[in-house]
Amino acid sequence: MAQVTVPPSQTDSSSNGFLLNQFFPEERPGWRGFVEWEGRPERKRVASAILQSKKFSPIPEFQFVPLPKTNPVLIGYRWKEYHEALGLKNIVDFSWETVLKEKPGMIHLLDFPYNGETPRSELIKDKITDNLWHFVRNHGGVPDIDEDAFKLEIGGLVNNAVKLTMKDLKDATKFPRGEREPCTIGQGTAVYRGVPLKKVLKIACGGILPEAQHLEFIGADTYFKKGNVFNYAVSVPWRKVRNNEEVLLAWEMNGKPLPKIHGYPLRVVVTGYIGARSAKWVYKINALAEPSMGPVQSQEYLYYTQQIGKQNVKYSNGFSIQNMPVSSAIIYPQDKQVVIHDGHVELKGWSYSGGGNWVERVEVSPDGWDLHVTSSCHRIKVYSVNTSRPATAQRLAEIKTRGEDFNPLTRPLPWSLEGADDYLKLMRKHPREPLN
Ligand SMILES: Nc1nc2c(c(=O)[nH]1)N[C@H]1C(S)=C(S)[C@@H](COP(=O)(O)O)O[C@H]1N2
Ligand SMILES: [Mo]
Repeated sequence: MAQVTVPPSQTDSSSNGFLLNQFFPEERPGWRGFVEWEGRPERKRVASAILQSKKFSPIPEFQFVPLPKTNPVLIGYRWKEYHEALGLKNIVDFSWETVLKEKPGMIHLLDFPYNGETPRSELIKDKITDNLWHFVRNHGGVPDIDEDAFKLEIGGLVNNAVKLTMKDLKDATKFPRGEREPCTIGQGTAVYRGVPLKKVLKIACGGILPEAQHLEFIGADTYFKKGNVFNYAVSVPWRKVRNNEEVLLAWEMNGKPLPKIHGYPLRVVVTGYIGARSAKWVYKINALAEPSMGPVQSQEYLYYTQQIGKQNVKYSNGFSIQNMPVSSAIIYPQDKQVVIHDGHVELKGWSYSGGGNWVERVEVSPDGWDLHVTSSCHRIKVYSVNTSRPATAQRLAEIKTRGEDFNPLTRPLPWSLEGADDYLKLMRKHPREPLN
């Protein structure tokens, strides 16, 4: 495979981080935690050779076993080791420091690459999720880039390739501002502000060439896939960008500078598409004739028909998910919750209509029938206690007068459930044995 020979001393990341840093240097002042991999085939080959010479922790079994009740829930040993093997441990450390600073209260589903979940209570508080609680999905570490040192390169099939500073992009006399009203990426809703990509392509690049059909977004984070190293890269079709403000280059989230973990200083926001297309820390945009060959675009986030199973799956028999499908979840009541109500239960949750369209209605089914469009929906089981039923109300009142609790359900009531007179009266009225 790779023709690079790596001297053993240079593969030891713990004692020779310095040497590895020379292989994969931080070349741009003010761009900490950034290694440029795309367009650097030689560098990629060295990295693959180093990874191949190492052993890494096995993938843990988590799909068919219950998740641990710890926080962080899962530890990303393997991805930390990949970074360490290339002398990039500083990225791992900075990412966790950023989590503790920007996302202290989250459910830390995976510590590295960081995946953070919003607690239920925050998810239903308001239409907008505060930046502190907005969910996070990372495929690599968090780069630490100074806004003043940052440049966005736009190239590929454009009339003029350009490099833009954040000052250029924020100059409202050059580029008209764009704002996306509450905009949902994954399970989080925020208002993003920036400039529509369409305007930047037109004004700064003089437009794209006729053969350009896709826009590729490259993020400054380092991404590993099957022994090879990349920067995060995805693409969206030009027709999506052309639709006025559906694709935004954003630097503001809910009226505040984009947090580092959400892509500071600049990210893409593709409304209506799955979150994966909204590249964070975007430093390069290429106009292409075909979709990005980056593994996130071509090998992940694929839909398959039901004929495709685990052992006949290929990348080319799936297709990239772009539009976000219809989805919803019930947040209240929770699964297996005991709900005492008067015949009406108010449900809380979130719903997403698909493709960025407004939600017209939400349908709830008590019996699981009549699913439509998608074949899955969120199901919960509840233990329903309806106080509009006289017998239920009576039993509840009795429990209360005796100073007992309805819960736990698993405990039998300590007193006799019925007097002998009542029992006989009812049993004689409805005998269980057939009369002779
Ligand atoms: N550079 C880069 N951009 C990225 C990712 C990433 O790992 N690296 N993750 C993507 C995915 S899968 C999602 S769902 C969204 C999540 O955005 P958030 O973390 O700001 O909520 O970012 C997308 N953009
Ligand atoms: Mo995602």
